[in-house]
Amino acid sequence: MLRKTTRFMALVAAGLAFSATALAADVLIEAENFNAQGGGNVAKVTDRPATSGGAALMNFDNEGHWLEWKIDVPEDGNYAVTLRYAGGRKWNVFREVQIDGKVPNSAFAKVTLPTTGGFGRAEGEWKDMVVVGSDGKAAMVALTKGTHVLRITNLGGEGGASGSANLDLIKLSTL
Ligand SMILES: [Ca+2]
Repeated sequence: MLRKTTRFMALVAAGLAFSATALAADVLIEAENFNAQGGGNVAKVTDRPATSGGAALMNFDNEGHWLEWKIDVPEDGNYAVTLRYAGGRKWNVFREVQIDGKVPNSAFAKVTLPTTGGFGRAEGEWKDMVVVGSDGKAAMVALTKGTHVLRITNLGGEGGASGSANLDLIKLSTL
């Protein structure tokens, strides 16, 4: 369901003392490993280049269509949320992000996904986009160690147009 990457910094002093400190743990959530959905039916695609885990989701098109993932947070902390997606519409499309049934803060109420130039048939069409607040900095979500539910809801596209964007990966990272 997810992979964890833990980075360690080792300090060796005078050849005698040694300490290792875990600095951060990223949580990688493969979109295709969702646990539930409503308001539509996504399709798993495995023919797109440069996808994490070799797969992504398409048909995440309609306003109101939501997907949920159970996530295992390794440690208490403030996490930034990065979405890896490919969007071929010429207009912005929007997503709401909830954790445990709530929008964590205003940055997650309406996340803008600009076009990436295509739906991921070319490697460069997949983009990693961190959710930012009105100050342009990464918006952080406070999470406790343990299991949580992350939900992404399609809010459609600009001017009521299609909200299509293919989703590959969600990353939680302590910065
Ligand atoms: Ca993936």
